[in-house]
Amino acid sequence: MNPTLLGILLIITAALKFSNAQVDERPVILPAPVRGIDCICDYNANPCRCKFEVEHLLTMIYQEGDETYLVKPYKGKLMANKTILNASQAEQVITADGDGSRLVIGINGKFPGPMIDAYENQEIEITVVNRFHTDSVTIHFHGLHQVGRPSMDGVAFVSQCPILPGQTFVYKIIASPPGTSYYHAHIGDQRSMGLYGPFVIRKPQSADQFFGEIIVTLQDWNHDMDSETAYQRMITEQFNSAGNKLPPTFSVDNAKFSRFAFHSGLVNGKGRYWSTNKKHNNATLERFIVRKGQKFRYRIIGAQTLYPMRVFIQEQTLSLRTSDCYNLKPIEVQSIIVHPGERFDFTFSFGSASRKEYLLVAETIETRDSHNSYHAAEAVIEIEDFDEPRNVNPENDYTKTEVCSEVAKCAVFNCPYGSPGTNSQNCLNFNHVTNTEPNRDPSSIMSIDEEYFFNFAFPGRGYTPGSVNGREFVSPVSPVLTQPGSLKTKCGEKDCTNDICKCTYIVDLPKDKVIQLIFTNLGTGSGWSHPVHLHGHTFFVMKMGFGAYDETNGRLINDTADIMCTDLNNFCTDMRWTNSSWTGGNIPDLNNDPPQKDTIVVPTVTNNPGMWFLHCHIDLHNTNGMAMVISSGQGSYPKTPEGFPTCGNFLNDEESDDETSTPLPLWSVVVMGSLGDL
Ligand SMILES: *[C@@H]1O[C@H](CO)[C@@H](O)[C@H](O)[C@H]1NC(C)=O
Ligand SMILES: *[C@@H]1O[C@H](CO)[C@@H](O)[C@H](O)[C@H]1NC(C)=O
Ligand SMILES: *[C@@H]1O[C@H](CO)[C@@H](O)[C@H](O)[C@H]1NC(C)=O
Ligand SMILES: *[C@@H]1O[C@H](CO)[C@@H](O)[C@H](O)[C@H]1NC(C)=O
Ligand SMILES: *[C@@H]1O[C@H](CO)[C@@H](O)[C@H](O)[C@H]1NC(C)=O
Ligand SMILES: [Cu+2]
Repeated sequence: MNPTLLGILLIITAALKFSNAQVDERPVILPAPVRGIDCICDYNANPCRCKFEVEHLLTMIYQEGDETYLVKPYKGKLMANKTILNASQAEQVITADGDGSRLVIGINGKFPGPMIDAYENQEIEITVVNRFHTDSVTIHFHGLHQVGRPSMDGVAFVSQCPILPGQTFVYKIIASPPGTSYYHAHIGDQRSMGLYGPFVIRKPQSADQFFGEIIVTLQDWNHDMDSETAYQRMITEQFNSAGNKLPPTFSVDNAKFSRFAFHSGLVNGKGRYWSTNKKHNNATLERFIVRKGQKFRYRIIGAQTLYPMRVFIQEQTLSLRTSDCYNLKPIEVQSIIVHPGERFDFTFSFGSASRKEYLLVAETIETRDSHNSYHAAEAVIEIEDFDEPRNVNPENDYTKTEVCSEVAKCAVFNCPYGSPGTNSQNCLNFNHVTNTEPNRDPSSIMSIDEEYFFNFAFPGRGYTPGSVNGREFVSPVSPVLTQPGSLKTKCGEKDCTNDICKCTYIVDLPKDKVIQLIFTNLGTGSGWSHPVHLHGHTFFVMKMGFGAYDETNGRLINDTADIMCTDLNNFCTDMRWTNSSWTGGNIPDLNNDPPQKDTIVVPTVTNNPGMWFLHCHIDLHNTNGMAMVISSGQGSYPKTPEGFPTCGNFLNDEESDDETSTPLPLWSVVVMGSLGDL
């Protein structure tokens, strides 16, 4: 897949007003959050205070009194001590895909983490306690821009030191913008083990009336690998139990997915393990109970490690409303492809129903013949007023997908390729939708101040790490935002055009300018899928460009002709518009009411001074170097809170004339915030 992506990112104005307007009742949320475990903010709490205790937990364990039992799936229920657990007992068990007792990361005993549910512009204090024995942690609030508070962004070594085992760190954040966001770990690949949770921000009053809401967090689950193993397998090889190499799988255009073996799909931490495409292990699924005619808002959160997933409700049509917190002009589609880091809201109600249970399915976009089991997350939607007994273990022969034909094609939103390779589907993308945010001003971004090309790929000779413009990201050892003087690895004058550089890539962008970023996946290092996420800002998607595809099978046959790589080796570390008259923003066919986003399979800036991470949202690629830092408005960064922790190397070398980085022993990493609140 070699799409060209153009994003313009602009000016975020945050109205930090907290009005006393009348509050709507919270809609019914299925499944209901639990106050104390989940972070449910009262409208009048300012700040709203919550505590997150992060720890390792095991799946499929049930404890009662002094006894501990191993749990097994049984026909959609759970069995322990040779008896079937009742609902309240089953609630205490973390199941994941029900395959053995496995290690996960939980918060407040929950996997995935608890929900944060707050009102727009509310201040929230989240006390994170690291209960791991060895690992460090940070929490990033994905979708929030931390306007004026870059040190609360949660990116290890960019905005803060990692929180070490036993330590506490208090995040003080403002809930903005309203919409569907989430939070997740931002060091290593801990998201793959469950360190994430939904974050919903409500407007006090919403014009959009609906009965309730259904939160769907998606995960691709590997039940064997912890996050370090996943990383090692990605950079080495994967073997099956017979000792054969497992080749990477691919989507219809032939874009490959790097080696992170998919075992099961999870919705809100639950799924079943399909060992073949006919056989699953009868594990428990998440269940949402609705009635005919009730309109629900479905908030879909892409918390996957690697695989894009196509979401649909069997045989239904969905009304797409938002992406990444921003309103789109609603369109009717049969399915939506969700890449890691993206969020989509759609609304839907069952007008009629022919059975009691329908499945909400999120199938990976790997072609079905590139692997030999069924790669999908499933959840049950039960129609309470359909007169039939409940089936806790509904079958899925996976032919009941969407309803399409050559005449009435199914609309698939957000294809990362130009052609679905089938006659019954029609691919739509961000070129086909427009923005309906009330305060938008598209005219303000139509002329640009600066333009940058960034190529996300794995170029190189023999050694092909993840990189942006041929620079493999070297993580700093101290946060660049708060200890800038300690940075010794910044990319310098060295020419990285024809050789891969290994350094900390930081691009300085001026304040209050309209910047055009062109994100590409081109050259010898292309061919793998990358969702790109920008911190601290949103961007407008001006245009998505694709290569040439064989319409009959969907394969990519040629790269985009719009961009020329000018470096010797076709690493595409240096690029320009093929048609030079496009330079400076003069590009044909731009969307004149462009949708706003923070994650795209692209984006940038500049009214939020700080150091902001820009990276592939596949943590495994990010850890491998596919990342960079946007320094926005250097010289006008906001002040860091008093006593903010510091960290860095200790070289124990008195000769070193390292005047800027005073080496700090580890115990000087201190607690931020008020201990009295803990
Ligand atoms: C487990 O099973 C044994 C034998 O049936 C029973 O005596 C015991 O009470 C059970 N334990 C629990 C916690 O239900
Ligand atoms: C579930 O079983 C436990 C233990 O036997 C019992 O105390 C509890 O009341 C039961 N709950 C329900 C909802 O049946
Ligand atoms: C799952 O349940 C079905 C129907 O009860 C049964 O035929 C099948 O063997 C079960 N699968 C496993 C792995 O237990
Ligand atoms: C691919 O694109 C290049 C440059 O635009 C063109 O010269 C070439 O003919 C194209 N190849 C195919 C197979 O379409
Ligand atoms: C270059 O782009 C301009 C503006 O879209 C267009 O008018 C012109 O025809 C293009 N030139 C070529 C050679 O395609
Ligand atoms: Cu990537």
